[in-house]
Amino acid sequence: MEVERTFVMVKPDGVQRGLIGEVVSRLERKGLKIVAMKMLRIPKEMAETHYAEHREKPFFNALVSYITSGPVVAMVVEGKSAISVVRNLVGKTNPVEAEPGTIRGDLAMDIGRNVVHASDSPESAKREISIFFSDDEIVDYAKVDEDWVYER
Ligand code: IDP
Repeated sequence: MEVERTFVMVKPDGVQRGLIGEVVSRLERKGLKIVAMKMLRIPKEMAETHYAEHREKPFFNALVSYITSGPVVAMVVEGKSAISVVRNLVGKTNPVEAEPGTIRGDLAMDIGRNVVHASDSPESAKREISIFFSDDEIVDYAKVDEDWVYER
């Protein structure tokens, strides 16, 4: 199990619905470590870069408009196998199919309003972190519970 960093974002619907704390709390309770966090409004160009892989999809314009419609909370989250661990906590893209117990399964109804984003691979984590954070915004620190979260 390798220590990984992943990019997580509470989308505008999550912020408006008062779900920032709920999402952060689920990540913390799992044992993940938040190593960077900020609120921002995503400029249109940055949204298009972040979602570049979907540029040709029919929902692309709606997606960019959704993600730029209000403030988001962006995070870098660290832990062993953090990319898969967070994707599992987040659940399937479409909340209709997302399992109960996952963020989307418990808190969302519509694929176009699915509360949270999380990187789906090491390559996308690296790319997405670098879009939202500079190296000096990511904090390297030890958490006191690490010996209780992980078997050494
Ligand atoms: P992910 O967020 O689970 O990684 P992706 O396939 O990368 O899912 O899609 C990015 C985002 O685009 C989704 O979270 C969702 O908000 C939106 N999206 C994906 N597919 C559709 C669709 O068919 N209709 C509307 N929005 C979609």
